[in-house]
Amino acid sequence: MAAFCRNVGICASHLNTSSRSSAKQHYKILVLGGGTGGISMSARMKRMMGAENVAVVEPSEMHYYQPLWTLAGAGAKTVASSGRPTSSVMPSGVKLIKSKVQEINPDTNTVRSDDGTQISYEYLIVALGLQLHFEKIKGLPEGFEHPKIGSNYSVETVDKTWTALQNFKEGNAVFSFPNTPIKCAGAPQKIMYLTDAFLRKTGKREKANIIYNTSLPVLFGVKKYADSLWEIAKQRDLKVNLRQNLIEVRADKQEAVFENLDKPGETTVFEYEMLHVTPPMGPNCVIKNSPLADESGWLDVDKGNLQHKRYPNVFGIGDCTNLPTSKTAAAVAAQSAVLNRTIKKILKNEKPDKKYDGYTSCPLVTSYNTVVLAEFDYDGQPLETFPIDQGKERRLMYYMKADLMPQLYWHGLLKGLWGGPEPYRKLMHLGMK
Ligand code: FAD
Ligand code: UQ1
Repeated sequence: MAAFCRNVGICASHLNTSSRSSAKQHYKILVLGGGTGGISMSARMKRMMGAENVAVVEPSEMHYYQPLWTLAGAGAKTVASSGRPTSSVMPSGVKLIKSKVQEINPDTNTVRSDDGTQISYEYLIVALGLQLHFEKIKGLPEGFEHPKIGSNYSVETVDKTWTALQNFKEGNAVFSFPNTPIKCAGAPQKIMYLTDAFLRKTGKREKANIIYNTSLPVLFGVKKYADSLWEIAKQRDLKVNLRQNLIEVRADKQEAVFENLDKPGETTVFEYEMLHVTPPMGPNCVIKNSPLADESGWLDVDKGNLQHKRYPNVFGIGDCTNLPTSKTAAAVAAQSAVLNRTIKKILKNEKPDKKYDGYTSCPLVTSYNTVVLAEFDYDGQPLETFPIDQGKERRLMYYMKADLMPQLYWHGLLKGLWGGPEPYRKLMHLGMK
């Protein structure tokens, strides 16, 4: 469990002074975080100004393609196939600084890492992702030491979902959605549809009550896709309870306690045979504790061009930002193209022109061979790539999600070559106009 707690939870701001080093480094472009946004931007920055001018600060040995965890939790892919060594996804020649950022000082253009190293920069790209907060649910994370509980949101707990699903005998399968912003807002219900499909395949569905308890007042934020999902839930006898927030797990008794957000203090205890937890999430504490944060702790960037609102040589991408769109890798792809153009303009002393429209996408896996492919913008308006109704469950979209997307991720997005489907959308819809 120690390893599981490493990347989640509490903000630790202490520094081990015995390991303090006086080493100093300087880079023209410094990228914080070597996840989806950090690696794709470092590849783009290498092309723009040469590998020797770019460095990435990232402590993790492994880089994970997180969207695969939805399928791994249901046994359709392995967790191992979702990861590659961080060193192997770094653009060649770009410096990997293998440590954790401890402090960002934008007034002095410096960053301090956990080994005490000061790194200075001319331009800073912040791609630190968000933080999981299992510890905000009473009884977690230690509850994961018991069986019948899992979470597709952490690499340490994905296999526990699959084990709980395989061992299901009879009773309630309960799925939660927390009362905070989260990444991939469709993932908490994708695993429910896969659970339903698995239990049907194995002849156990009649012995199961499938229950989705969400903090939200809706099943999905965009009406077009929510309508389809309500229909699917009805057809498959999946019980959806709105405004129910998981506050406690009694893993030894297989009980989950939910609070009614419309009637604070009113709680319901659900016994479970399987529990899938989507933890509360929040801003990265390094950003929250820095002058770069907005009042809620997220990186405060311009929603059109991704430049920081107060520090013009600082930029942000991905889950760590306060961009008012759904946090996904698909959004990161579209943002990477915009940010590339913003930085190019700024280096030429020109005003950034390209406007991010909030494009994001969520392949809602509804079985082992179907997906509803949600794509939408800042206004929650569908922005669909294909000239067919994407509100319907489609087999083609499943194969895109399971087989094509991972290739597009490793060989396109991470190489700085995939900036989202906008050009293809325009092309494919040409004939329709
Ligand atoms: P991340 O990729 O999380 O990277 C952040 C990086 O910062 C990490 O490598 C971390 O180690 C590093 N870091 C953190 N703190 C520090 C520090 N102090 N110092 C240095 N480095 C630090 N998206 C889709 O588009 N489609 C999907 O179908 C989809 N499904 C998903 C399903 C699941 C179960 C999950 C968990 C996510 C899913 N996503 C999906 C979301 C997608 O994976 C994220 O939105 C995306 O990876 C965000 O990229 P990022 O660069 O902002 O953050
Ligand atoms: C996408 O670009 C992307 O990033 C690589 C994803 O993350 C895994 C996605 O899930 C989706 C759906 C897109 C959008 C791409 C197309 C072709 C619609």
